[in-house]
Amino acid sequence: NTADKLGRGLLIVFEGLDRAGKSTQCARLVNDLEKRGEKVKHVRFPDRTTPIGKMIDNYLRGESQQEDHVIHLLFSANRWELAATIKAEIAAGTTVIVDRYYYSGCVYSTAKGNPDMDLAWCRHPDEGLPRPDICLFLDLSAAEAAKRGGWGEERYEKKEFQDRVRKLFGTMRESADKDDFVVIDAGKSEEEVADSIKSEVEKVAASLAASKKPLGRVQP
Ligand code: ADP
Ligand code: FDM
Ligand code: MG
Repeated sequence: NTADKLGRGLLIVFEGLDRAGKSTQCARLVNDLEKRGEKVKHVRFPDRTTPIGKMIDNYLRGESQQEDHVIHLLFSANRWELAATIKAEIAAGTTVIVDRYYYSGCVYSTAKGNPDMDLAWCRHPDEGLPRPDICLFLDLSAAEAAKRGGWGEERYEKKEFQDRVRKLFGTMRESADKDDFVVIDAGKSEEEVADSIKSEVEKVAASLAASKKPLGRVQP
């Protein structure tokens, strides 16, 4: 298995717009790896269970207001809360599968259009976090997303905002973090998407095992 060949677990992140299938595919990959005898931990951001996570949850559900910088830093703090645990799990040979990470953090905050907060500003608080071995970007057109049902009730689930998020994910996939991303066509059936993901994960596991690359840090 991965831990024997690489000497550690993998850090695998799922990103994409709302309804792209992140949560569905995270669950499938966790299942699949467990069946193959890997140790796996499933994490999602925001982690709404911590005290900071509860503040974020209230904000997303529209039950509280937060200044743009403040909520941005709370989302980042919510990742830092778990960073040491993630590192320890990976060192112990567990593969950690993450539903959204700092890429969402940068993109959703920047999409607000606050003139003080561009992608570069938004990325700074996350510098130094464990760096994903791979970020699987589930790519779904706006039209396909619309077929998957109406938006929910949460703060960012509106067409105009989602259009800005889509553009900014595009920018991010071409900037500092571009080597992290693998784009997956998320418009196919659940099984087909799962198969593409499996093959990408096998590829990265094999190439890391060959290079014995240690877990990285998000670079400035
Ligand atoms: P996300 O976590 O990215 O918001 P979900 O995994 O919650 O997305 O999926 C959003 C909706 O789309 C759910 O109703 C889910 O059952 C459905 N769905 C997920 N993957 C597919 C797919 N490949 N084809 C069609 N519908 C899908
Ligand atoms: N979100 C998520 C952010 O704005 N910043 C972040 O750092 C993260 C991790 O929170 F609208 C947004 C993205 C999305 C919402 O939704 C979380 P889900 O359905 O729990 O993924
Ligand atoms: Mg989800």
